Amino acid sequence: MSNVQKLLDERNIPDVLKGVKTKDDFQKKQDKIRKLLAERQYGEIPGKPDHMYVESGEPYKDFAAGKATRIKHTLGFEMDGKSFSFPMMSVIPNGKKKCPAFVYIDFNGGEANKYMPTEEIVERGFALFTFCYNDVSSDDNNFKNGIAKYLVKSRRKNTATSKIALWAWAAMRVMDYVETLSDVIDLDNVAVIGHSRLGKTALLAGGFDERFKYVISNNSGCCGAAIESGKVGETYKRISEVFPYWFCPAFNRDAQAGNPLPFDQNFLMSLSVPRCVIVGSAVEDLWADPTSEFLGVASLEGAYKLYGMRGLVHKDEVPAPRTVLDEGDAVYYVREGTHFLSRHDWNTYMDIIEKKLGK
Ligand code: GTR
Repeated sequence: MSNVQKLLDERNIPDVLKGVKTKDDFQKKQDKIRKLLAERQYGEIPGKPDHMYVESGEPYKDFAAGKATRIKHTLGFEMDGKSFSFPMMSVIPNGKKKCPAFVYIDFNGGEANKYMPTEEIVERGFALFTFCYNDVSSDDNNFKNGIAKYLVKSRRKNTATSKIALWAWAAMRVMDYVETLSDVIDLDNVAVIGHSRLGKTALLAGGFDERFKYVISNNSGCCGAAIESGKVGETYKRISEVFPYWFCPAFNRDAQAGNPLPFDQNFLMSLSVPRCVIVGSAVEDLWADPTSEFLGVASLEGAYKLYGMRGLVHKDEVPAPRTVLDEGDAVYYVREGTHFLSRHDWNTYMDIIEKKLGK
């Protein structure tokens, strides 16, 4: 048995593949897991709106000194007789066809910021579709602003929609827009990406929406890529106390009481198989716990095997800093330093995608 398998066995996590023998069984299991996580962890994810419209501003073709076209959009929705919207930005390389793209769930907004090196992204031939999570709904217990006002009737229900679910829903709506651009965007190669709390969000969006070919979690830690059982740093108990609005009331109740749960984070991660799950850690980010994030990706091995694919190709030990394990269909990458989404991280993710594209 490999060392990594031993480490996973020691964590003694609920088995995603229990009762699963074939791909078909697994797909049915994934549907059950989606239901389970909506009921017990992130809350219900609202459905597709009855009607979505896009209002696009004037294209600015000279972005990054002529490299790309930037457009500011409003995505508007009608649902159950109500209408609401949030802003979104696209930056698409000029003169290219079929670009791979990122749907980036952003902390800060603006054209570029400390986590979002827009110019570098388009320079490498990737398109960027991005929105600021606060424009969707605020990062707090207030469910009366942004889309929460329309999509969350009450937070009293055990399964009530959480903020993470709302931000993930918004990423899926951005993907609805991306899908209308099949001439310029390579729709088979769209990634969803987020950092930290938004890395958790990216995993949820990717897990519920198969249009995302790459599901990228940067330093997502607790309730993201990190296996909870045996985790160091942040735990379910602590996160549900400080950030209850990221989860549904049932999760907060169970986590606070220390009730045994029928899932660990391998459940969330497994929803994106057989697509490409990419997890990035930072060595000093002990709050997120790089080892537990690594085990989160390693846990997917059996699910990929059902498809004749290779999960993470690495069996011997927890990888050292500066390692990119990208030989398999799931990827783990760890760099030196602290909790951050850096230029180096973006470049590494783009290297990984280009390698998968045979570039
Ligand atoms: C921390 C939180 C983490 C992580 C982080 C972030 O305070 O404990 O789970 O998500 O915030 O989003 O930056």
